[in-house]
Amino acid sequence: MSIAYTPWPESFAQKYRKKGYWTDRPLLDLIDNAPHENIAVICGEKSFSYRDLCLQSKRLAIYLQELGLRKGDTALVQLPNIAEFYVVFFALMRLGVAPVNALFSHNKMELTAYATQIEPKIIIASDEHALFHDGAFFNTLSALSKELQHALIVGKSEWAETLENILGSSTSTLLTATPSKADEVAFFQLSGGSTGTPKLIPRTHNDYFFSVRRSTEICHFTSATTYLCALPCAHNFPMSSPGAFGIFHVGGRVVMSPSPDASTCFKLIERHQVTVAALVPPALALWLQAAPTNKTALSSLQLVQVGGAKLSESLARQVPDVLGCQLQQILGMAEGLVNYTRLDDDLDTIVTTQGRPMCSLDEVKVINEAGEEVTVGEIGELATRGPYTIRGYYKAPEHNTKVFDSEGFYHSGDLVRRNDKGYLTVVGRDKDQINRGGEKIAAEEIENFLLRHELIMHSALVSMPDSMMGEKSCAFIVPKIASHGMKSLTLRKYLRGLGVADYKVPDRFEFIDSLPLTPVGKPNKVALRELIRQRLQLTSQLDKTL
Ligand code: J2J
Repeated sequence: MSIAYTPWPESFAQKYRKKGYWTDRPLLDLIDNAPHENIAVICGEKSFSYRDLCLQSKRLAIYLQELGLRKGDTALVQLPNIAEFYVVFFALMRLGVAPVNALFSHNKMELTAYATQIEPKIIIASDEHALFHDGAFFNTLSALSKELQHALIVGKSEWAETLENILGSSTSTLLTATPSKADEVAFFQLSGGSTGTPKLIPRTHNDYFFSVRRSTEICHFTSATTYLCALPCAHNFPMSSPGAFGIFHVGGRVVMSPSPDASTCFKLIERHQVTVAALVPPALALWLQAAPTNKTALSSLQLVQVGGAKLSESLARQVPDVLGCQLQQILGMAEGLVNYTRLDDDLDTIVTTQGRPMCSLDEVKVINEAGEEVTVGEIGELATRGPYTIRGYYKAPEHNTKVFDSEGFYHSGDLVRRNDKGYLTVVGRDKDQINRGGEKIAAEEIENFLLRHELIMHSALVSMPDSMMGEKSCAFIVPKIASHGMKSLTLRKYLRGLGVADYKVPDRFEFIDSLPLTPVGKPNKVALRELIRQRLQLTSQLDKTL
């Protein structure tokens, strides 16, 4: 059985194959074809060669095969930045089992939403996450999702089987399973989202493999490249742009970092002679602050890639001098399209644009509200289709009709300007999302949680400017009664109690009597953003005068 998804029309599939973009090879080739002796991943004091990754993923695949996992099944995976993330991923690839790789910061609500959508047979998680210290959450999930029968823990566990145990035991069973076909769903990426339920992005072997391969060419990755994986390893950026998968494709090495903070990363860079790192803008800002006193630690660094949220030109300009390496900007999306500034671009292009599409068959339209293409230099919404951009979210027919047009273009909700060379600059957003330094928050999801609170009548989540994060989130709350007694702290506790990921908990709450409305009666978020901007300005002016 294969997993249903919206396929590319046959004429497009033919075009992508003819051009050599789709090669009909499984993602498993990334490690199975790599030079086996080379070190693939360094994680703490452990290092994994490509042979280790192959053997361990095979051993795990045999165990999962014995459990009864079959092609077309799904798995819910949540692991921190550890090498085992890749062992697990490729074990699942060997069986044709498609995982959702939740972020480690995700909590009950997110995991439940994913499990409800994919009905996984197994959860593979870490003992480092509080949700998996005992079997309670697993039991709750398996009561909701009848397919869910198994749990596997990376680390120690008293209630579930552990990876360590499996890898430490021998077996005479042969692996008989094979990967899913290259034009079938390999795994699901996570959408930043703008709707109540987080949407899942089905990625096929063909499309993902192409985006990885092409990315390695653009970024000049070779077997001598040492890549620092400091962003959450399940995110599309460190996974595929070119990320760890790009490294595997060329036989280089990945160094896992538990966090993107400067002191942790600088030590790893120096110790392992890292050549490339990928960051979101707030992490880059901290690196720029810490670098002047750590210059020698960074001497191996050749390239810093920055994406996920808008990088200011002033920070961008500091990179060559302060970090002593080159900057590359990336505008990517888990739905597909990735734009890169090129390594031989002039400095102005690198610091003022977020790059151009990675291949000639990426079709990009910049359109106005009527759906017509605007001219060079004008602002419009970025819409795209191409060999690695999905044609539909997983099991979301209604939402798909809204964000994919009749020609199959994905409407990204990003407001951009395109220059005469095809480079894009992000200038804003036309989607109900907050981009908190690269972490995406779907406003509707949080508003719905808030509306469940017995004292809340209306809620609206909007972005507010923040010097470090670019944006933070502000929830406007209309209480049901005037003497509500609600405080920010109680609402924060309430959301955490529901099990919402921490980064989605609003940074600020504003209580108001009524929400300003648009002419069609929706909360006027433009007005609310302006309101919070003014209030913040006032507070900072007061702070200065005191
Ligand atoms: C402004 N906004 C940006 C940028 C993404 C590589 C890099 C990033 C992602 C990613 C990715 C931006 N400037 N440089 O998947 O492979 C915002 C846009 C975009 C959304 C996608 C990759 N780079 N963005 O961030 O799926 O709004 O992917 O539509 O998490 O992030 O978010 P996501």
